[in-house]
Amino acid sequence: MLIFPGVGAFGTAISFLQSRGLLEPLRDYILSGRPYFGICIGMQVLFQSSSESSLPGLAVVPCPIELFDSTDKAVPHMGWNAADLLSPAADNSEPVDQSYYYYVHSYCAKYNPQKYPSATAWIHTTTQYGHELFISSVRKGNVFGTQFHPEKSGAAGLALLDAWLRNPGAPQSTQAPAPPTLRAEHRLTKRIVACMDVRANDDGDLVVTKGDQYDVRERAHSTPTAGAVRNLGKPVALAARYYAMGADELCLLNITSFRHSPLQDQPMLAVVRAAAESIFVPLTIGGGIKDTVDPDGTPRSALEVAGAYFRAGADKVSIGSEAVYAVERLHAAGKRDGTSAIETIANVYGRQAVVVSVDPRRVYVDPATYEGPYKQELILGRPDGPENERGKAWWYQCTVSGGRESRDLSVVQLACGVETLGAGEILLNSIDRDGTGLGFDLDLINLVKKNVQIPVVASSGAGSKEHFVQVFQETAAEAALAAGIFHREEVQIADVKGALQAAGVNVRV
Ligand code: 1PR
Repeated sequence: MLIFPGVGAFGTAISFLQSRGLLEPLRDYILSGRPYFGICIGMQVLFQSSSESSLPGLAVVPCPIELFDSTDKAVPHMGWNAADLLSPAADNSEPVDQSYYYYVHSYCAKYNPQKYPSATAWIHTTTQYGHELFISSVRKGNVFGTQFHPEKSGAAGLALLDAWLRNPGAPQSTQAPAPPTLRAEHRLTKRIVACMDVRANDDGDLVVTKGDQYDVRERAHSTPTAGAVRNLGKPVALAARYYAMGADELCLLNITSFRHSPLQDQPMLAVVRAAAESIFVPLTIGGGIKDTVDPDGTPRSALEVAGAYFRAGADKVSIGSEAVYAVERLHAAGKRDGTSAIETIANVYGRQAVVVSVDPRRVYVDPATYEGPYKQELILGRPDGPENERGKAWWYQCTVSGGRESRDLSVVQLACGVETLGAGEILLNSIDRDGTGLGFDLDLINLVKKNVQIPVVASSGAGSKEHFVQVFQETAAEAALAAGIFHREEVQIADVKGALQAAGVNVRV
C-alpha cells in the first residue's frame, strides 16, 4: 500500500518527483492496481494539470486543478468542512462519513461534469466552498485521494485511515450517483485555536508562558515568584490537552527565538516532534523563521528553518518580525524580488503553509489635528467599548521582536504587503488587548479583513465565551485564538463551541 501525503505547490511536487526519478515509478505503481492513497497534493498530482504550474500531472484523473474564485470568499480554503458522498456504498463501508475534515488549499478540482464528463466516474465526494463545488475526494478501483487531510482531521480522520487500511479497494455501489446541489451556505466551520507562547524559563526549561500586553514576567512584588517568567505548564502536555478538548488547531510560538538561531534550538524542534506524534489537528509553529547564521558560521535560510519545522511535524509556520522587514523592502523596491522568507517558503510548501503573525500596537492621536499618513485608517473608540478607549482615536502601528520595537508601517500596509508576497493567513494579535480579557479588538479585525482576501485569525483579549460569539457575529474572521483563558481553565473549549452553536455559528463539535 502506498500513502502519499503532502502539502505543497503542484509544480514543486511534480518537479521533485521528476528530478528524483519517482514520477514514472509512481505512475507505474498506480496503474499496476496496487492500493494508492493520495492526500492533498498527493491527490492533486493524479490530475491532468494545475493552473498553479505549467508542468503536467499524472493525468490519471482527466480534469484540471484550478484556483478557487476569491471574489466571494477567503482563499486559501482553510479549516474544517464537510465531504458529501455522491454514491454511498451498499453496505455503508465507506471510510468518509458525515464528519468534518480539515482542508488547507488554494487550488481544487472544480465540479464540472458538463465540461469533464469522463472525470465523473472518479468523483467520490464533493464539498462546497463559498458558491463553488469542488471534488473533495476521488475513488476508483485501487486509487483513493482526498483533498482534505485525514491525518489532521482528529478522530474522524484516523477512523478514515483505519477503514481504508482494512479495506483499500473501492466498494461497489448499488445506487446511481446523486449529483450534488449547491446550498445557500457552505459548511466551512469557524475555527477555535489554542495558542501556547513558549520560551525558556530562568532555569533553561521550555515552558508555556503568557503575558499581559506581552510582558511575561510575574508582576506581584509581594510573591516569591515576582519577576520570574510566568510558567503555565509544559508545552507538549498542554497541547495534548487542548487536542483532547476539541481545539480545531494549535499554535506554538517560540516567543524569544528572534534572539538566536532556531536550528540550534533543538528543544523547540523536539517539542514540535513530540506534539505531532499524538496530536492530529493542524499545528502552527512560529518564532525565528528567518535567514540566520549558526554559531559555527553555517548560514541557514528561512526555507531551511521552516523545512526543519515541517519535517518535525508542523503544518504551517508563522513569521513575525521578518514579515515586517520584507514588506518594508517591498515598499522600498516597489516590487517583489522573490527572496523574502514568505516567498521562498510559499514557493516550496504552498502559500497555505505560511502564516504571518502581526503584532500591532495602537498609536493614539488627536483626530481633529492628525494629518499623518494613516488618516484613512484612524479608528474612533466606540461609545460601548472599554471605558479607557471611549472618545479616543488611534491607528495601528506594526512592531517587531515581540513588540519591543515599533516600525514605520501600519497594520493595513503590512497585511496588504504580506498578501502580495504570498502569505496564506494572518494571525492578528493586538498588544493592547493581549491578556486583558477585554474581548477581541473588533475594529482592528474589521480593518484588516476589509483589506485582504486571505483568512484572518482573530487573536488577543478573549475573556469569555461570549467574546467568541461577538467576534464571529461582528467580524468576518475565519478563526479565533485564545491563550490565557484556556491555560487558566477559566473557559473550556467545549463551552466556547456550545455558545457558538447556540448563536447559530457553524463549529465542529
Ligand atoms: O518575530 O518571527 O520571531 O516571531 C515571534 C512570535 O512570538 C510572534 O508571533 C509574536 O507574536 C510572538 N511573541 C513575541 N513576544 C511575545 C510576548 O508575549 N512577549 N507573544 C509574543 C505573542 C500573542 C498571542 C497570544 C494572544 C492571545 N503572543 O499569541 O497568544 O494575544 O492571548 P490572550 O488570549 O491571553 O489574550 P518572530
